[in-house]
Formats: sequence, structure tokens, C-alpha cells
Amino acid sequence: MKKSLHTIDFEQRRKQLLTKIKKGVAVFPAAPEHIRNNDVHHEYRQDSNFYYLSGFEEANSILLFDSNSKTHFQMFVQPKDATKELWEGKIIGPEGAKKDFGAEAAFPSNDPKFFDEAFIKALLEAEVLYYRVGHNEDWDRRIFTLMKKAIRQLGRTGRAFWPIHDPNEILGEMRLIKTRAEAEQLEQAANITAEAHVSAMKIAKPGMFEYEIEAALYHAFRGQGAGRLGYGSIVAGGSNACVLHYVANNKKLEDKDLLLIDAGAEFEYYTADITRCFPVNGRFTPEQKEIYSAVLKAQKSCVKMARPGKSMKDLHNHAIEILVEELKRLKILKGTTTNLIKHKAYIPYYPHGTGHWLGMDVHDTGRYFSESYDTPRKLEPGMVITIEPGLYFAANAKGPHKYQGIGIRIEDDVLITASGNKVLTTGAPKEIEEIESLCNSN
Ligand SMILES: [Mn+2]
Repeated sequence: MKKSLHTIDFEQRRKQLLTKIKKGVAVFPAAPEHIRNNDVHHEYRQDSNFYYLSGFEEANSILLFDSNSKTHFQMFVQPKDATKELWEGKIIGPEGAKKDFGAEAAFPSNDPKFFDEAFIKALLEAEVLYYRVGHNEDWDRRIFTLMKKAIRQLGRTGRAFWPIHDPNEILGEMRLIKTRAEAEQLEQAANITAEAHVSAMKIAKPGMFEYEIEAALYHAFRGQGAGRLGYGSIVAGGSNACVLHYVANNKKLEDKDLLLIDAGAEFEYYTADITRCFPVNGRFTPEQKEIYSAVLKAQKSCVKMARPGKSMKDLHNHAIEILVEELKRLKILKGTTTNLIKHKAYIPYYPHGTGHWLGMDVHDTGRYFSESYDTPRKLEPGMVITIEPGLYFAANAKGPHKYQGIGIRIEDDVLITASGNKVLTTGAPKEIEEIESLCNSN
């Protein structure tokens, strides 16, 4: 197999992991398959950590790392099976795992003895086990049973179980800082997603249903080569925008509705996460404009602020400050800014955070705090974050009647660089004039 930049990435990640687990053994089971109904499975997606370390997409596989042995990296994978391959397509098999995926040794996973023996052997030499407890009960049971077996093999030593560490701590930190290749992949996902948002702006009309726009987004994602959605698309017309995780997407779009779309394409396991709001009939009402401009002001100011040395908490506080000022200006809140912030008077209108890590998972891994979890950590070059302030005025909520039913969120994906940042989602316009002109271009 040709060594692409990405293949080299996988190799380097494994090396890095092996250095970090010191005298340890690490186990990563593949994502389990899930039945949808009867004999139909949910779409399969490999576990992010598993893929990050191997690039291997098949279910029923295991990665075993052992920093003590000469065989550092073993894979346990589905064996070749002509009948199964006839129905479901090519299976890579143990030979392929060695040849194309960097395994130093590889065995069939359908016979548990191969993994069980290799694991016990590795464990006996190890000081610590890296395994994510609590995510799969079958796996937890298997690992604990094997640990007991290993202890017994040592005879009467009085030694305790090996300490178990969550490998996500290490992987989370590794995945948080994106390599150039990863940043490029995220940018690709962002471009595909931005293009889809633009087409939604062009086609949406009063009388259409939210699901028609949802289908158009999916068409644009897949049509540009994205593998799948990064998360369920939120296509929320009118006051549905105030339901933060609205997923029904089945309402008819009315003349004066705004449409909030929060959707992202996943491209080669990296996902974008963009939110845009636009008027279904092509023109913002004065009230919609007021709220939209307030959110846009906060969003743009936070983007400007995002650079090494600032924290996600700094960005959130900054967003709150601007939004409170704006809510005062619009006579929705009264009082001093300090007091309003202190008493969280903004919560009914801005109940969520201002952003999150972005990567293979839409809410990506990595600590948001210092190692002792007591201070917010500073942004560093290579991190990718979302910046997504919003304001929501649910129908029948308190606050001025004229804003009821308006929900706005504006979300960009931002790569932190040494000198500041690079917005990856500029392909999706967010200025009122640009949006209106796109909405009226069809
Ligand atoms: Mn987001």
C-alpha cells in the first residue's frame, strides 16, 4: 500500500502512544455493532480512538499495545471468509492487517483464545493496564476475567490487580492537537458543509418542509464525497430553533420563519459543525435583524479573541458580556452588566456554552482544564474549536412579545494557529446582506 501522509500519521500516533503508556499494556476494542431491528444493523462507524490509531474500519477487531514486548502492536481481526465476503464485501484479514495496517502480529478475532492468551502474556510483564472501563459490559467482563486468570497464574504473591487507566486521557490529549493533515481534513469537511449550508439558503422557500432542507443538506454532503453526517442535522424553522437539540425536522416552513440549521459533514472521520440562520422568505424582519445582529456581534468578537493564551472560558465570558450588553440595549434585560452576569440573568436566552473541541467527534476529546482540573486551559496552536453563541426567545416565554419565537445561533469552526486563528467555515456566509442575497439568488 502506498504510504499516504495519513498512513504515516497512524504510525506516528502508535509510537507516541507506546512512549506514553510506559511499562503498560493498552487494549482498544472496535466499536460494537448495533442491531436496528430484526436482522438490520445500524450503520457501522469505527470507534474514533480505534480509527485514530489504526485507520482500520472493520468491526470485531481489537488493538493490543504492549510497550514491554518486542511485539508492540498486535491486531485481532475478522478472518477472511469467502461466503461472508460474497454478501458483505472484502474482509482484510490478519495477513492484510500486517501488510497494510502496520500490525507486527495479527490473529483471527473469531476465536477468543488468540487475544486472551496474548493479553494475559502481555499483562504478566506489565505494571499498568490502559483500558476504558464502563463503555461495554461484555468487554469489561472479559477484561476482568482475564485479569483474574493472570493473577492466578502468578501463584500466591499477594499482588493486587493491575491499575487500570483510561487511555482516553492520553488519546484525548493527542487528538486535541491536530496535525497538518488532520487540519486539512477538517477544512475539507468544513468546505463541504459550508457548501451544503449555501445550497440550503438558496432552495428554502415558504411552504417547504424542514425535512426537504435536511435532505438537500445530505445530498450536498454525500454528493461532495463526505462519508456520513458528523451528527444528526438540526433543521429548525421558526420557534423550533429555540429547542436546542431539535431533531424532528418535520414542520412546514412559514413565510416569516427563520430557519436555523446546525449540521456537519464527516469527511474521513473528521467532522465539521456549522450553524447558520436565514429567513425562509429571503428577508429578515426588523426584530429578527436585531437579535441576529446581537449574536453576530458576539460571535465575531469571540472569533477575533480566539488565539493561543486565551481559554474557552475566556471566550464564553466574552460572549456573555456582549450578549448581556445587547439584551440591555434591546430592553430585554435591565440593570448593571456586572449584576446581570453575576445573577446569570442571561440564562433564559443563552443557556448553552460558547464552543467545544472539534475533530473526529463533534464534541471532541481532550481536557478543558489544567491537569489538576482547577483552571481553564489555554488554547494552543493545532486545536480546533467551535464558536457558537446564540439567543433564544421561545414562544410564550417571558421577555418582549415581539421577539418570541426567534432563535439564533451562529457557529464557525476555528483552527488555532501560532499567530491567532484560521476560520475554516468562511464558505458559509454570516453577514445579513450576504445571506439575504443568497436566499434571493434562486
Ligand atoms: Mn457545535
